[in-house]
Amino acid sequence: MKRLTVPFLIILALILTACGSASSPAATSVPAATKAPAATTAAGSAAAQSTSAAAPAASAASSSGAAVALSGQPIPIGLGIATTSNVALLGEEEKNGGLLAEKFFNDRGGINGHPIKVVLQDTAGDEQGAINAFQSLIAKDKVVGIVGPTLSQQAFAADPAANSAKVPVVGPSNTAKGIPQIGEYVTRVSAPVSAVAPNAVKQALKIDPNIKKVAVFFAQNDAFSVSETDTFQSTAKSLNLDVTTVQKFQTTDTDFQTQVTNALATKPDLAIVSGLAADGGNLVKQLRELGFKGVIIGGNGLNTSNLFTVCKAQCDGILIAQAYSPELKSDINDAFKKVYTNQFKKDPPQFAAQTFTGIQVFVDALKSLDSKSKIAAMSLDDVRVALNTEVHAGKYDTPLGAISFDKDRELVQKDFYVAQIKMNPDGVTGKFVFLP
Ligand code: 1QQ
Repeated sequence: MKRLTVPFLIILALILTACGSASSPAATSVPAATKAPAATTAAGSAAAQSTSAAAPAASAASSSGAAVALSGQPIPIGLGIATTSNVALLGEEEKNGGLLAEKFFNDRGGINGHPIKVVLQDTAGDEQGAINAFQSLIAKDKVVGIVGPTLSQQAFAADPAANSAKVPVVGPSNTAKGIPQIGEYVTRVSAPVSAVAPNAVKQALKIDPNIKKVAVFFAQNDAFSVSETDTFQSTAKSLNLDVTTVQKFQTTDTDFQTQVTNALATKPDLAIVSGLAADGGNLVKQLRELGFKGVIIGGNGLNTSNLFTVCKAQCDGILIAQAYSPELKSDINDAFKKVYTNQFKKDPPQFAAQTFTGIQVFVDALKSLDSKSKIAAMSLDDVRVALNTEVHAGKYDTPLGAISFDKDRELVQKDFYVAQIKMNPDGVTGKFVFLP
């Protein structure tokens, strides 16, 4: 083997020092025992396995002396969302809401005086990215629970691993049918499409009571879009509308000429798009460019001002149902809105509010748990299990309003809204206007 020269060793030492200080406090200060290879391997393999097969591996991780992870250090709460790829158009607002929650709740005393740390892992836009991010949060960052991932499509792939490892997951924006059914460690603060999407169709009819014919578009490779179009189509039928065509596309598509031309041939009064921000935005743009003059409803995947850079002036008028309103009057929403607007110079959008709420659910549930049994004295695995029970049993006063979970871990939320995009004359900036 080649001998290592002194300058090389100095550089190596500098790199190692830099790496050490760059990682999160929670990770660097965890005592060596909790970093034992057994723990990492056990939880790591749990993430790669199916639900039932992974259970023994997960419990192996539980005996890894993790108790000290929670004493003397901020309590790590995972945030596994998309901060890269096209899905970051949606995930960026989740990052803003989630990271802001750390300071917000620490300023208010954390967990009975014990600070929290929000540990961010990028899932990027696909299933494997979400699995990897969850695996890191569980095995490396040793979080007590995870807020994430961004897409339902990712949740169906990554949540089973967390479920097997007995790590509670709160979905910030997973709205497809079947999310809480993934397992007993999975719930969400994002109301299902069945509760939210119908509001947009009713609003469209308020705006134009003459709407009769509806063209529906959906991304067939995305679980949320498939679920949402189902709700949109049954809502339309229940309101005696005529679904004249159902056009399919992929979230990776950029050219929608064929689908738009096919749809326009049926002379629709209303177009409903279930996709994600990049594809959905381009589809809306091409609908307008090819001459569609009717009302357009966008689903939850278009629910971000990051859409404005995609459909530009043609985003104007899109109706989108909302599970959050910045106008809701409550102490917690006023406080959240104030810190959000101070930092980002605009009202908080739905995805930021939902992600903030996801962190809040963990904070409130940890407080409740700690007041019954001091979490600093519990093993990490015991905290995760007990926290899951607290999460599902709690009632929360959040920026979304009062929320709780039913016996099937589905979100119970009362109020939903509809907003309409108003673009400014510059064709690149605009805002979501909440409709009465
Ligand atoms: C889901 C969604 C996404 C569009 C939110 C980002 O609702 O995947 O369930």
